[in-house]
Amino acid sequence: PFLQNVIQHSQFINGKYDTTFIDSSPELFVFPKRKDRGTKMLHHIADKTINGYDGEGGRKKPNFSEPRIPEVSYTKHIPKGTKQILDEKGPEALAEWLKQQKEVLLTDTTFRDAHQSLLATRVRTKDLETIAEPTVRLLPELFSMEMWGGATFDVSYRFLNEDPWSRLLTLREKAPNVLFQMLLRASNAVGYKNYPDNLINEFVDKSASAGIDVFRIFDSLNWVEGMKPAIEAVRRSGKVAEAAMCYTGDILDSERSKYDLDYYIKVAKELEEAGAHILGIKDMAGLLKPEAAYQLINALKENITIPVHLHTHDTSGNGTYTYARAVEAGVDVVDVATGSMAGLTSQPSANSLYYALEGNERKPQVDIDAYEQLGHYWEDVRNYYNDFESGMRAPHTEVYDHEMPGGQYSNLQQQAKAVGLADRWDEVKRMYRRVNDMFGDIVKVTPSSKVVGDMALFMVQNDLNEDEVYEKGETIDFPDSVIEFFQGYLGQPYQGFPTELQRIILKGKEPVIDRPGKFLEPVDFKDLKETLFHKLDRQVTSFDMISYALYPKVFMDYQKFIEQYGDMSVLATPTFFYGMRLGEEIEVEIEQGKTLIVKLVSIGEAQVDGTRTVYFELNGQPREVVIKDNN
Ligand code: 3PY
Ligand code: ZN
Repeated sequence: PFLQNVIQHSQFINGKYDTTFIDSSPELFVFPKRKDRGTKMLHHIADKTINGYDGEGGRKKPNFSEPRIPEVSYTKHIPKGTKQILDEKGPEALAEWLKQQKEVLLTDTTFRDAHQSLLATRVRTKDLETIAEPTVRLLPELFSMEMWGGATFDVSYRFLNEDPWSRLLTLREKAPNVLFQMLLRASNAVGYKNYPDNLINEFVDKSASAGIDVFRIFDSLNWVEGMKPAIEAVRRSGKVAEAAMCYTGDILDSERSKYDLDYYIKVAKELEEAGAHILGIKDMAGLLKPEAAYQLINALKENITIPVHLHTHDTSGNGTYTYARAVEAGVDVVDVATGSMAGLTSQPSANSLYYALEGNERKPQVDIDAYEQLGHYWEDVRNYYNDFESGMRAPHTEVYDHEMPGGQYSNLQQQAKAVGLADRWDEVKRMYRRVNDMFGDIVKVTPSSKVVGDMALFMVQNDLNEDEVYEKGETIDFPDSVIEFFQGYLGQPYQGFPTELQRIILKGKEPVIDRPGKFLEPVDFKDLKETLFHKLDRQVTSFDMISYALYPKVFMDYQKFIEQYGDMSVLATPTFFYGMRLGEEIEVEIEQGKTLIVKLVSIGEAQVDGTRTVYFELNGQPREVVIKDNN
């Protein structure tokens, strides 16, 4: 605590200290009274009760029904699965095994992309942990579970006040038989910009040792050069490198020839050459039409030897049909979600695909009743996250026009709302497509999709059309993400940048044409450890170091939260988001064998200083906490 006081002291921060600093600053010796865990927790509960999950009142806590958990026998051995094939035989043998399977295999994305795309990535570890073991006991035939990476990493810290590493470790313990898969944004790791190569290596290395088996690696511009360091890092770790090409455009549209069948075959061959064990097709927006899927998979099967894994989003409503045609063409694995977490911006439903392939010799070998039961759990749990639903109710075929990724739709909508463009959302979507064309028709997926979104918002907000951007560009301050994109900091788009627009946006700045990772200063982990040790006042783990290096502010905000409230991942989700109802009593297991009983007794009147006193009973003893009412 002394050290904390020193480094947080304004004189220290401003560099205005000398040898008398300590002697002349008695406040350095005033230590905050460490609150016990129970009291810290009451602060969080009281805050959510008064201010809601959004800090603005939110909704009062609804009455949720207890999620239905399928009945499984926990005493039996967990059946062996694909993880054992990888662990015993290695990634090449796993890929070979995959190709030999007659049936199409399934990756279940319920734990990652499904909720990233439907519920703004908000599903908490507690709800995943509860169903992880039943899932792998009931569905041991899955190829993999996608359960980490993409946006789950920063959202865990930022909005759920959870450590993503402990999610991985916890789930791994519950699910030892099915391969764990993550989404890795190549040189952008799980972030939104390029990081130094040694940080990417370290990230892959530690993710592998914490439990990831299959790394789906993609570059947001399909720039193979930018993917190589990540592919090599995964290969070194002994895990599976699934290098993915992102699907954009429409190979069936002869008018739009930039991304034609030959383009995809070329990228696929380069990825195989670069060391991929599996080729991923990442159809992040759901643009791959059924006939296109058939032609693409067919052509890939003729041109590469590694197995092919297809990922799509069901935004248009055609996802199951796309998979059915891909299955006919010999695709090895497809991504699906549990029925009640599928469809629309999420993946196609596992259940629907199962029935669609009835009578087909490649029908997936899974227990459909188990899938139905798991669906009940998710149907109930999904209610907890109602406030994060996008509002999309039916398939949107307009996705074929705007081409926005499933995971971006609701995010950009929120961004638009935040800058006062809620009622101009249709315009924003049209502008998104215009910006894509201005940028030379690029692959749009995190983070390049964010750049297109930022520019579209910027243009609508400032009432700018395309001509005006060219005419008045010299005087326009473009968003930072747009400038950095044109500087080449996200890598190189296929066929380069549109030069005229690049000149206007860069205003004399020199773009880079090499891989940004080559120039970025490597992370000095030794130095970082020292820094973090002082900041955290505790032992520093490799996980802490990686997270801090990726997201210094997000990571430190999370640490502050933990300091203030403790580990709130122990709370049930309704309490975590909404606090408690008057008179409600809950039990919270704060560690194994240690349970606290909390009752919300009453809430005091708002005071002139904007605070309220909230009265609880904690294990039968009265406790009160004072909370600022933000309403
Ligand atoms: C991510 O990068 O998070 C994605 O899901 C992209 O589709
Ligand atoms: Zn996706």
